[in-house]
Amino acid sequence: MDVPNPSVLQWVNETARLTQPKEVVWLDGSEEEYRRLQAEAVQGGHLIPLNREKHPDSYLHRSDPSDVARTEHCTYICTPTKDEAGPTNNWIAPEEAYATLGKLFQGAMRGRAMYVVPFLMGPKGSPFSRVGVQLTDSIYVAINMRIMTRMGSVALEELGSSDRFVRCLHSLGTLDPKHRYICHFPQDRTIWSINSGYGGNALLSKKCFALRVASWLGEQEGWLAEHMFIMGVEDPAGKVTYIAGALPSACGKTNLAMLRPSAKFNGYRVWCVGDDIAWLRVGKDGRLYAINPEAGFFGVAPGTSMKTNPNMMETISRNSLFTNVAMGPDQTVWWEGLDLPADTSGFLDWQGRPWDPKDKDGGKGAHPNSRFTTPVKQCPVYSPKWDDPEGVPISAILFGCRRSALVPMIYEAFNWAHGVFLGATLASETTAAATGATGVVRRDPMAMLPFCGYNMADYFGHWLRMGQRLTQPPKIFRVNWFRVDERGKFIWPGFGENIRAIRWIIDRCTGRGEARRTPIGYLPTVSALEGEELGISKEGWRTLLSVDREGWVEAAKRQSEFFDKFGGRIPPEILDEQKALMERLKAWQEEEEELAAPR
Ligand code: OXD
Ligand code: MN
Repeated sequence: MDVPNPSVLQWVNETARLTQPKEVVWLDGSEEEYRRLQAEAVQGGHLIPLNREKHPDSYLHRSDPSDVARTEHCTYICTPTKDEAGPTNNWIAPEEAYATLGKLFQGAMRGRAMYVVPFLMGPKGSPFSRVGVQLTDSIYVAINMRIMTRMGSVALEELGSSDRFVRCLHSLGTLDPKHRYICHFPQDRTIWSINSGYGGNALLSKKCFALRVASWLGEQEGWLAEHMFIMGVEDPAGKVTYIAGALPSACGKTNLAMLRPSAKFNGYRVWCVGDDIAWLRVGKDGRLYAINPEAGFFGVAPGTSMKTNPNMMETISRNSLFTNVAMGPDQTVWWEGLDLPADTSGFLDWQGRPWDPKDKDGGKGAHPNSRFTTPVKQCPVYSPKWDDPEGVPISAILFGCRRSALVPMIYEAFNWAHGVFLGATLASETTAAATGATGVVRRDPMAMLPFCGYNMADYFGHWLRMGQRLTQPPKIFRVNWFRVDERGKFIWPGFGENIRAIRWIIDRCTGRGEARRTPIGYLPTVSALEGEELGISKEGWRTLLSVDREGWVEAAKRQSEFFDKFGGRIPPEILDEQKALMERLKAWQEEEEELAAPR
């Protein structure tokens, strides 16, 4: 880095005057620098080196126990008016937020280094890509950013002399949860985060920039920033179909993104482009194109295993950073969902306390939201298109959820507007990825509830307008792998068997695939999933693939309550879709009664 970009330099100097770090360290992203940071982090007690043979070049980090998940109640969208943020976001007026946080940032970095972390979101030279610069006093965050983004000189080269970069300021401060703030100023392309070191609050490239600020930029500029994986599915003839899918946090999005098809379908191959975030644009040919702006995976560890995600197990087998997992006496990592060794003595839990995995009352070894950070390129099914500046053409979009009741395992929207309605009415049971109660159904439109940087009513309108520009819009589907039987056990086997659902989706995109029209959308037949061989009972299939009319009438009422919150701002097309759903449900009842009536 010769002459730094003048706007970056000025901002770095201003911030250093405010936060008073002991030194300012500009990062170039080189391998050598990465090794140096790791060594420093080990020396400072931030990272613990793991077993060299079993986990080469890998480290464990233990966070403060009060700082282990995203804190949505401390997350604010600071638009000039409250209406621009909408009823689903916390809001503080920008001047008030700058004043409050400005005080907290005063001298916040004293005694620590401030790292200047330039990063590029998206492939080099791509019309999709954007530059950010994060200033942080956390060496753990700096190391994570090296894995999660294209970090260093590459970003400053892309930026040139422009001042169009997102200013991401982060300090661990005192880690005081009472004064924790994650504030977004979309109009200023600025993010300020203080008093947390947790990934989703502190790796500002991810949820803060690539979703909250980027969703706002996308609305201004005519594109979409979404909480979606991107996968390419290659059929036995070699044709690759790209699918993007939104699922709420910790609902199996990462597993799906790099699915290894079950044995019967091993002629199919899945290529992973991304597991969490997609930026989507309308291409010259009227199709929707997507990139993954990130360069790493920040995945949930518990439940990741050779059975659920063998590709991820291979990805994290080296050069990875683990946060809040348990550790065996030989410096190997462990979490719930992995097999235990015969001898379990000497384990430490995620807080570093002696822990006996066999003690059923001894609590969890790994925190339920413990994580790994690992480079996309280490994934054995990493898509060569990941770095393509043009992105990949999307044929289907999934809106998935975790629902133990009501929502069928899979169904297809009638058209784009109905698909946007399916996205807008997504609701899911909460997980450990955010603090708060887990297992409670909450509305989570497009899986973006915690991540949309502006009024969600306007966001639905933006989705509808995007559809008008697409001459070949992707088909839209709802998926839910989480239906349970009367004993509370999952009915659908999921994981590698999800390829059956994916095949049906691809069939539907090419005008094939058997389906039944119902009031909520097109549902597959059991034979379209080649489901007969799965050993699921008739009752099980009924649960997975039928429509509970009464339940849906109730659900539609709850959708109205949600839309009512927006005080008349919801686009009429969405409300029309809801009316049409009610009418179809009513008509269907008549049809059923007709069928049931003796002739
Ligand atoms: C994530 C999340 O970390 O959604 O991806 O919480
Ligand atoms: Mn996510």
